[in-house]
This record gives sequence, structure tokens and C-alpha cells, in this order.
Amino acid sequence: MVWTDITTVQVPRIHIGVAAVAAMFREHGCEVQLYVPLRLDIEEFLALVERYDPDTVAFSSMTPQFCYTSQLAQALKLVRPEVLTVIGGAHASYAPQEVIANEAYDVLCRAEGEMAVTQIALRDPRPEALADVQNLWVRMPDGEVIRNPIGKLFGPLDDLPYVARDIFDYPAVLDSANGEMCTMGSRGCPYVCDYCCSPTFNVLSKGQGKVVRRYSVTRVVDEIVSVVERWPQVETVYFIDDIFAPSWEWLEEFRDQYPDRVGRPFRVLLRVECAKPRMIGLLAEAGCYHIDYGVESGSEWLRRHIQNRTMSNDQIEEAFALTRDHDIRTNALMMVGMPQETPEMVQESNALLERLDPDEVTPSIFYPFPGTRLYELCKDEGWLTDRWASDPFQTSILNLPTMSTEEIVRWFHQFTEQGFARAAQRHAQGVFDFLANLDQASVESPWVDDVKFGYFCKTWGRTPWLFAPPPCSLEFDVELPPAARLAFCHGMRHAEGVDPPLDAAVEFSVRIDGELVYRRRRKVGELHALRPWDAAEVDLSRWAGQRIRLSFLTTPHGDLSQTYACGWGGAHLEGARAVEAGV
Ligand code: B12
Ligand code: SF4
Repeated sequence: MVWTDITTVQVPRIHIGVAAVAAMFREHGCEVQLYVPLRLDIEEFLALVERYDPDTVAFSSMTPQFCYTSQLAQALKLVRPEVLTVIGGAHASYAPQEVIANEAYDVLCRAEGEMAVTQIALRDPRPEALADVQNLWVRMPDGEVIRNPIGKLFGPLDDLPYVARDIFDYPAVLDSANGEMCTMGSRGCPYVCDYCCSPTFNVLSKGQGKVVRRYSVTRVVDEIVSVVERWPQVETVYFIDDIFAPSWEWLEEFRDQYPDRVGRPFRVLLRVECAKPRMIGLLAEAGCYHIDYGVESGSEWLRRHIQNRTMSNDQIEEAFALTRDHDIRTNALMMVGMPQETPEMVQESNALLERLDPDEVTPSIFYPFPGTRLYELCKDEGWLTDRWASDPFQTSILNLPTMSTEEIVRWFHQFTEQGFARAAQRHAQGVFDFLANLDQASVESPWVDDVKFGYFCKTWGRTPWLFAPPPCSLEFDVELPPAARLAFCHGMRHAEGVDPPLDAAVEFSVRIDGELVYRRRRKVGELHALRPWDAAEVDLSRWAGQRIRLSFLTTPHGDLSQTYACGWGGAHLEGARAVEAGV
């Protein structure tokens, strides 16, 4: 199987859909090897094909990954035309015409994959043998494409095998997510937001069974327990259900089982309409520490008329207040750059965020996904550009009459930065948190405006990052606690459109009153290693109790653009643990 996870994040991740499909292949006796390139490397891919000599190569692709996936599929077909190529996932499901037009794919799977995969596993790996399988579009040897209808939705979900996490480098996935494991309690969503593919899935699967389906509590907890037994480094659990809104009975049973059997804090995604006192109370009792709410815009008009979301701002505010009252962290998911959105509406989003006062803000730039109503609107209005955005985090692919691309990107960065600054302050660590106290720092840099909070891969683990493009110096005057210890991360990742020589490097160093206490060089050429950051600790007991000048420095070596994304994460001083440890 191949999942071309090429984005700026560049850390090992799991894709539950891929793990689900792999589990089904295995269930039917197939051996599965997974390839998850974090950057496009056709030679590496072909070497793996050569090594494993597969009958079938199965690709999974979302829209932003499709162009990379296709380059691999085309390269494969050139050298090994006899290998059956199958593609599934969101892009194949919702843009099947575009996908099947690419002759590198023999078979395309729409919507859920499990039933079709069963047939692919059981039958001969030839398109002709799959000609009548539901959910599949099949290119026959004469070039004709057979378009089979979508079949029954899988049920009951408890009959599915546990997803195959082990085909991923799961310890590395957990490490990059700070010990957070993803899982699901249900499938499907009954809502109808116009930018989302879930309503399209519902239309495709109409008449094929209940779309919203739920695993039993025991099955959900059993699977988590089995993961924790195998990988005890799991610290928290993330339910990635479209929305985590079970019945009271389910949630009460979950509250009775989860704390005793798993006991690790968990987070969920929720609609504000579902945030009733009883629901939030039960979630809190079960150990929920964090809720992601889709807010998306502060403009009620935009939400109602463009996004098809009818909740009021009052409802959103009540949900956030209620959640906070239960000591559960809140994250506001926001979008900017929607059709018809004006700068005034973005100001409304800004004002709503002020009132909500969430612990975190996760903004994204609106990206019209094929199959959604808003994609059709953008296409009909001629707003789609050929400015293809490989990573929806970076820019808008629309030319909107109401807002310029520059404005959209500026607002996006502003929301990102405000969100992380807020998170840094809210969740200050240790006895002194450097990022939460950034206003006390003296910052020296030729590009001081670029020294700011931002998105770095470790934020999957919810650590705020401060970018410090080299050369940059951040100096703090601090009084050290007894038995002091400094903990921090530093990292560097590839920035879009920047291609410095591979031997260029950044030196990360820490000085105390001018004395070097830490130094590490990171080469650009090493960036595609699994983990683009380092976590470090420095014992400062020599200066315990003293007032010192502590500097974090990033220094360029070689021809390195200042736009390179590098900086510091979670930097803080610890005292107590060091004393306990007798340091
Ligand atoms: C959870 C989730 C995430 C989580 C992923 C967590 C994880 N570790 O898995 C996070 C938050 C990280 C995430 C990120 C993104 N996501 Co997301 N995500 C979802 C969500 C809500 C559920 C996905 C899921 O796991 N479903 C359950 C599994 C079992 O289903 P599945 O993945 O669809 O797989 C099934 C079928 O598609 C099929 N299948 C899949 N692959 C293959 C391959 C073969 C060969 C076959 C035969 C079948 C097959 O079989 C599977 C089992 O039935 C969906 C919405 C949805 N309801 O699908 C959006 C969704 C998939 N995400 C989406 C997007 C766009 C993104 C981002 C690009 C957003 C962004 N701004 O960056 C990133 C991309 C990250 C990345 N590189 O993967 C879009 C995709 C739209 C599109 N056309 O591409 C969706 C549909 C939401 C939407 N906007 O409508 N996402
Ligand atoms: S509530 Fe979430 S998953 Fe459901 S349709 Fe809206 S955006 Fe999609």
C-alpha cells in the first residue's frame, strides 16, 4: 500500500483509513507492505516494488496528495505494467472522473473500502476478475471503464478487524504525536456542511444502510487496551470521529468502562449543538481533556448562507463556556478565505475568538474539495485557479472577488500566531516558560517580524513553537530556581519554495551569561530524517538561585535562506523534578 503523505508537516503519521484497508487485506491472507513517503522519491518507490514484487499496489489519496500519488503510479506502470494498481480514499471517492482519466490506475474504489478490498484480496489480481465488484470502477483490457454502483455500508462495525497500526512505524508515529494515539468510536456524520465531503459520502451511499454507525463501547475500549498493551508509550487518545456525539446510554457505558480500563486523557471533535451540560459532564467524567469545535467563521451570515451551518454565535459561546466550566480545553477550528467572505467577516471571526477565549485556535485556508457544493460554486463562478496548492496550509487556490490571496494568507498567519501565543500562555510549563514570557525577551534579528509563533510539526503534540529564522538571538534575564534544569526542543523543517544546498545548516545554541551550555547543528540534508526536531535538557544547577542572562541562538551556516522554518518549542525551566531526582 502507498500513502503519499507529502505536506509541510513531514513527520510520521498514521492514516486510519489506510490501516483499516490493510487490516482487511491481511484478514484475507494478503501480506501487506506500506510505503509512506514524506517527499517524492520515485527511485526509492521503484526499488521497493522491485524488492517486494507485489501483485497489487494499492494507493490511498486525498485531493492534495493526488498529484504525487499519480507520479508514483505512472512510474510504476511504465516499468511494471502487469502489477494491478488500485486507488481509494477521498479523491477517488469524490473526483472519480479525474482519477480514472489517469491510465496509471486499473481500479478505483469509491467510499468505504472494506467490502471491495475483500474481493480484491480473494480474486485474481487482474481488472477483468474485479469487473462486477461493488464500489469499484474497473478499466478493462480493451480500455472500457466499468462503473459499479456503491454497495452496502459495512455493519456492524464491531465485525471489522482492529486497524493495522503495525504496518506504520508506530513508535515513530507516537513519538511525533507526543504519545497521542488516534482511534474511532463511530463512522459517519448526519450534518450537511457545504465545504465537507461527509454529506457527499451520505449522498453516494444513500439507500445502502445507516450512514452514522457506532462501535460498541466494549469493542472501542478493547481496541485501545490492545494498543496500549503493545505500545505502552501511548499517553493520550484522540477520537477522530467526524463528530463524537453518541447516545446517552453509549456515553454512560463509556464513562463506566474507559477510566478503569484505559484511564488516559482523551480528546474529541464535537459540534457546538451537541455540547449539552449532560454530554459535557459525562465526557469530563470519562476523562476528556480537550474538545475541538468547528467554529469556522464568526459571521453568522457566512456560516448560514455559505457553509450551511445554522448554529448561532450565542450557541458557540455557550458551548465554549460550558466546556471550560468542566476544565476541558477548547480548540476553535477556523477557516479563512471562504467564498463571499469579506475582510469585515474575518474581523467578526477575530471578535468571536476574543469572546470565546479558546485554549487553542487551529485555522486553515479554505480549500474547495471536489464533490462538495462549494467546489461546484467556485468552479461555476470561475474562482478556481491553476495555482495548485499542494498543501492547504500554505495558500488559497481561489481568486475571490471579496478578498485578495495576500489578505487571506495574512489573516491565516495572524490566527495561527494568536492561537499559539494563547496556547503558550495558557499552558505555560515549568517554573518559567520562555515562550509564554516572550514579551520579556530582547530579540535581535535582521528579520524580527518573522520571529513569531507558528505551526511546526510538533504541534500535533500541542507544543507551541516560536520561529527564529537565523541569525536570531532571544535573550532573557531570569532568576533560576534551586536545582534548575532547562528543557526545550529545537527543530527545522523544509519551507515551501526554498531549496538551499543540502550541506547548509542551522546551529542551535544556548548560552548563559555568554558561556556556551548547549550546541547542536542541523543540516538541511538531514531534514527528511524521521524526526525534524530534537528535544534537549541542560542541567543548570551550577547557577541555581542566581539571576542569569539566558540566550537562545540560531546561527546560519552556509547559504541558508532566512525563510527556512526553524525555531524553538516548549522552552521552560524546571526545578522540582530535578530536586526529586537528586540532580
Ligand atoms: C480524522 C481526519 C483527519 C485526521 C487524520 C487522523 C489520522 N491519523 O488518521 C487529521 C486531523 C490529521 C486530518 C488531516 C487532514 N485531513 Co482529514 N479527515 C479526517 C476525517 C474526519 C476522518 C478520516 C478517517 O479516518 N475516516 C475513517 C476511515 C476508516 O475512512 P477513510 O479514511 O475514508 O478510508 C476509507 C475509504 O476512503 C477507503 N479507502 C481509503 N484508502 C483506500 C485505499 C484503497 C486502495 C481502497 C481500496 C480503499 C481506500 O477505505 C477506507 C475504509 O473504509 C475525514 C472525514 C471523513 N469522514 O472521511 C477527513 C478528511 C479525510 N480530511 C480531509 C482533509 C482535506 C485533510 C487535510 C488535507 C486537511 C488539511 N488542511 O491539512 C489533512 C491531511 C493530512 C494528511 N496528510 O493525511 C478531507 C479530504 C477531502 C479530500 N477530497 O481530499 C476529509 C474528507 C474532510 C473533508 N474536508 O471533507 N484528517
Ligand atoms: S459537522 Fe463536520 S463532519 Fe459533519 S458535515 Fe459538518 S464539517 Fe463535515
